[in-house]
Amino acid sequence: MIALTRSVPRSITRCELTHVERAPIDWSRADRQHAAYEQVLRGLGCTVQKLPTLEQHPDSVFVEDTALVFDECAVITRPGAESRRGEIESVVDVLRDHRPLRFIEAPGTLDGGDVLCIGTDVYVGLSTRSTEDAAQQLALALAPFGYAVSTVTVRDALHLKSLASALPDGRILIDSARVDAGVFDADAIEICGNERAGANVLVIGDTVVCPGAAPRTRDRLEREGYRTAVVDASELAKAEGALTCCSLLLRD
Ligand code: CIR
Repeated sequence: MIALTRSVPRSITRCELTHVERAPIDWSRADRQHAAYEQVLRGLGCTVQKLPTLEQHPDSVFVEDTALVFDECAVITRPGAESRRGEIESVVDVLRDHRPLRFIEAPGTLDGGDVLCIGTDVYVGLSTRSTEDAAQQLALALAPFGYAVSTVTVRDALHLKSLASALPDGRILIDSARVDAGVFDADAIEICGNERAGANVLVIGDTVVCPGAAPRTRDRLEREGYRTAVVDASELAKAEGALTCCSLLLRD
């Protein structure tokens, strides 16, 4: 497994924010947390490949939003925030060596954080970043490979994957206070209490990487039989980022 990542730019203090109040971000701490994240990925068998640092793009550490990688192709998104559109170029440069590429075209916009895949079911969050038009483009791009694309309205969160994540066995982890579990064709496990950050987990093989901010949800997953790991992403959370956002995973 290759994990594409990009270092935290110092400009992250000027990041986009939608549902989070601006709080001072300590770049050194964010950078250390990001390095620890990469180390966890290596420990789980990933080869971490770094994309170039983009100082002129404050949100560029959140590489997930720029592309969707499937076994059959990669779809380059058109991020909903205009300030983020210039992030895709260097992702195209790398992904073109690994997959046939498809592109989301204007007027559609799509952030990778809004795309939740459970097997061949692809759910697209309609959010402030991702549009119905883009969901239709994605459905057309993926239809030849047998993926079924449907949409889910996202309120109260930046992205669909702030609210629900796929687990290794086809179940989902979900914050059902903010999204209806019934829209997914999958069994659901609820996050614990008010651990809102807990709904975004990163799956590498059989391991579920959980944010340090959601210890009770992590315990619940352990009790359900999942192997877990933990990463402290508290500084990146101030930029409204979570765990899946910081990498693009591709099976090589
Ligand atoms: C943004 O607003 O675009 C960034 N501050 C946060 C992006 C987080 N990405 C993600 O959850 N996939």
